[in-house]
Amino acid sequence: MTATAESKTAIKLNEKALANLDPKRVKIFKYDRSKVTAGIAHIGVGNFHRAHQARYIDDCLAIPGNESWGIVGISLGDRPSSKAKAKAMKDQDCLYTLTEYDAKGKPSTRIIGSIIQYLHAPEDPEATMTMLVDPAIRIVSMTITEGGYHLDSEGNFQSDAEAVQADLKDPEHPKDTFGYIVEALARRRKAGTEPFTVFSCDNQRGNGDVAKQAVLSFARLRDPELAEWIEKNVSFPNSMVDRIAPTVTEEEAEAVRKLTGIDDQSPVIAENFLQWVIKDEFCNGRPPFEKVGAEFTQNVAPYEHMKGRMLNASHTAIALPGVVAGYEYVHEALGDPEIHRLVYDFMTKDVIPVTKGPDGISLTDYRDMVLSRFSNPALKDQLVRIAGDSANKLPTFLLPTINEHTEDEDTSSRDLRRMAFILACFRRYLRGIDDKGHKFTPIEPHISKEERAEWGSENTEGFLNCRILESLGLADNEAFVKAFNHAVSLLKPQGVLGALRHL
Ligand code: CS2
Repeated sequence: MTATAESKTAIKLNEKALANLDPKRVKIFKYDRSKVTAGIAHIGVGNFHRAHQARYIDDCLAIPGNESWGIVGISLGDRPSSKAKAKAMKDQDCLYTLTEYDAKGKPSTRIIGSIIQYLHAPEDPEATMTMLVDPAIRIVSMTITEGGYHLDSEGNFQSDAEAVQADLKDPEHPKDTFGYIVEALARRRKAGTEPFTVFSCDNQRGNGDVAKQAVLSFARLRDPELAEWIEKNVSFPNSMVDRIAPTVTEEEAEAVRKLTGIDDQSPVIAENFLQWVIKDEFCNGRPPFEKVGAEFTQNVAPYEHMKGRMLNASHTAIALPGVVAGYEYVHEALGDPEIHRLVYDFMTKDVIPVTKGPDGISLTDYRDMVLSRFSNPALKDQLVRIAGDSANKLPTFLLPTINEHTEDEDTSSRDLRRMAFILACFRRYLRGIDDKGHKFTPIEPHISKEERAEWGSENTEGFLNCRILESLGLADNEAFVKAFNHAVSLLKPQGVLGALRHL
């Protein structure tokens, strides 16, 4: 059967269709979904959430006695695409396929049933608030990306942000995450209802602390007494989340249709690796995450260090040179021996010697695992996705390592070549043209047009002093400037791959 014919006969996914699915082609959850009730409200139902937390919960629901931990998905987005996504989720009774590819590219698809309701807040603000106030909701989790927390680079709450100001003016009719959370907590307090845990699942350092800072800052601006009550009664666990969940293109969606015979409007794909390390700090109960593969620890920070500085920084170290070299996918770029060597040496010689990971975990083993995960050809993880938002990713993941090597008085003995090269590639990437002469658009929502033009120019001092790099003082570091100029002098005439040969 051709792909098109297969698409035409594919079964539209919804509750009723479950009985007609082919169990040989797709795994279907064993729990009785009609008995599942909502215990978690999740804000920001992107692919990552659906491939990670919702999958863990799907496994929890299969353990008898945990039926009250279903998820209500909440979208606060007011763009037409958010509305369309809400419709797609509702049409499918919130069911979707998750296709996991092992390292050899072998797929395995399952249906995830843990999201039992989906609320598009702009269309249904009252229902959203009622849900958050419901005593049955004991956790409000979120994946809203770093920008969603309204914190500046020093971690201060940006109280003048438009969304914050709007919610402060009309706190009973919020539109933004923290407006909703604080209003819901205020109503619960008034009603004598236990508060919920605020559980950030974003990929950033101290995600629970960040969420706490945002919630408390917003609450203080609204009502200091309420803020005090929240501080005393609400918990904000830190956690380290890990799973690669690439953007799903029409081509991949078609592949899933062919594989499963299911017509899913919103399929998710992921690698078969997943990890979640959580601080056990839940003020109003939690699902048995430890029974479904998550780990609890008192201190999440070493895991975050390891992941951020090794995995995420290496992703950037592949993506920036990879995009400029003209590659499209992560596995393709990493398949290039020059880029592979850059990333391998970066982790081995630059990161590992200055990184303290969790006790008992070998960072060299971790490196090898990261490289093997990145090599998965079935994921087709787009380099532009990974390079995207480098303005936020570099300071979080790469700059701490550069700082370790450049903060001493005398850095002349340090080998700064690879780190300087990655920054030189960032500058090249901002110009939006690759070594083959093809134009591309860097996805940098946090860099203005003017900044992009300025940072991408030939002015090295200006670049090294740009907003995201300036705190490191690299422009005044002779050894770094030398390494940077060396990288530029190779990049210009030879392009990424030629430059790497001589770096
Ligand atoms: C990626 C992450 O977007 C990125 O730059 O590095 O999304 C990465 O795939 C996840 O952090 C893996 O857990």
